[in-house]
Amino acid sequence: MTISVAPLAVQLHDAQRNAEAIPQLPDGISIDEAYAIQHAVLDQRFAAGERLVGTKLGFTSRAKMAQMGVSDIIVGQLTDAMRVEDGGEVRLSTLVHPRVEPEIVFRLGRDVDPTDPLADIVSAVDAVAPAVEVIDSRYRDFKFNLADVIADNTSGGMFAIGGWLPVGDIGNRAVRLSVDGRDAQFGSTAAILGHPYRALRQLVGIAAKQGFPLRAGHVILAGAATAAVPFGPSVVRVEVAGLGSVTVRGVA
Ligand code: OOG
Ligand code: MG
Repeated sequence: MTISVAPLAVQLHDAQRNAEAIPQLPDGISIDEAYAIQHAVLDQRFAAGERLVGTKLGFTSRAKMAQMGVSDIIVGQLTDAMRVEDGGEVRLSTLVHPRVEPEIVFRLGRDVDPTDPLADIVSAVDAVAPAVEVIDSRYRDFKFNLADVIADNTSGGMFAIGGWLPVGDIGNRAVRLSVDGRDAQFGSTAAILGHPYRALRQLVGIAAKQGFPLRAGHVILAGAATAAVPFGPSVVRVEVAGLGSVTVRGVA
């Protein structure tokens, strides 16, 4: 099937800007076509002055795959406009039906060429931090298939990053998401493909195939270790044992 990338990308971009849900895309869109749509969605954000600041992995834990019914690893893009300060506010009216999930985030200290067969992304990481991701599908009822969610920048919404630390042993750290001080989700960084470094290594192959640059200073969300929960007016906090915490406040 040949699809028209541009009109679908305009639909998705408008849905994001207007915080209005749209139906799922037509059936039969391939994975490569879905990434082409995602690139065209992001091109509209770049044309409006936003800057690429990193990438995000999705469906790197069983909890997320089971919650959303999708079991392939996906990659989306992060822009400066999506970033919220630690402790900052997110205006809920700018989003369709936001959810929050706990993440850990890596920062690259140097460029990585994903097309280089010897590329070693783990050694390029210079810091790690806890993060909270606000995801927001542009599709009605938060329902999508693999191609839909890739085209929709993998439900990318907003994200906040806690204090950066040098990378230590991050293979099995307790992860906790709380809402207004009440526990909402518990997990471990080990839920991320057994070790978050595996997520980073998966990113390299997808970045090579789908044309994502991996540059010094970029941040990489490794994918949520637990299921996501609805984000209403509340204070959401993510704690990762040994890495500290990060909070965002949802406001009406
Ligand atoms: C897609 C985004 C998945 C993750 O961390 O697994 C994701 C979604 O769940 O809507 O960000
Ligand atoms: Mg995520």
